[in-house]
Amino acid sequence: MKKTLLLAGAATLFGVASAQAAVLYGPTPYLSQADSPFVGHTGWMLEDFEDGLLMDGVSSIGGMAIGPSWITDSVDGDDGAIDGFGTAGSSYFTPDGNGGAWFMFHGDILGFVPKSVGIVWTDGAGTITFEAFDTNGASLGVLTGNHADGSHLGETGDDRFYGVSNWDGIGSLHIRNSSGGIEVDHVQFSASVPAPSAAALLGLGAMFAGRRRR
Ligand SMILES: [Ca+2]
Ligand SMILES: [Ca+2]
Ligand SMILES: [Ca+2]
Repeated sequence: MKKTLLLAGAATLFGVASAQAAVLYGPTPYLSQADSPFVGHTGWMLEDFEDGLLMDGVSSIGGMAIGPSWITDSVDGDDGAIDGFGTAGSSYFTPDGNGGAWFMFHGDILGFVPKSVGIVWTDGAGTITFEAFDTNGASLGVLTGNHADGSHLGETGDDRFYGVSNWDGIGSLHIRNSSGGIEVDHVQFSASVPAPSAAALLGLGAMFAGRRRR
């Protein structure tokens, strides 16, 4: 009986979590798509800007794709070598880092409303702020980071992933930094929400074990 109640409690907790809570990811180091928490998930698609274009179904406000140059800061692996530099790749840039960049995800064109989206900050200055919104424009939460290395020569050690997942879907994301320009890369999305991490499940198990002892 006790066990049944505990299982019902766990199911309720997961049910509540899955129906309501958006989960934020990052900022975490990112040198290639292998560092994405969403890579390979159902419907996963990646825009790396290497062709200088933004894919159909995603639109942007605030900046433009830029090609290789001595100051380009693409995700490191896009040029075929994880070597500490993204200068031989392409990225997305706006000189107005404070205004930042918006990316909007159009479910009618993509064929599904993304449930996970992410982006990689690669260059800029000051405090970085990431915010995502559902399809009605309501905020799903904010992440901030302070990891800019102060150089603009394409170094990739300060590049970080920011993302969010939400069962009810995601409509857009905005990323900005408080001074200078801003450069981003690897806009990505999937149709699924990642399973809770092993760490989260262990925490949940510990919580119920604790409850049972009382
Ligand atoms: Ca590289
Ligand atoms: Ca790139
Ligand atoms: Ca960088």
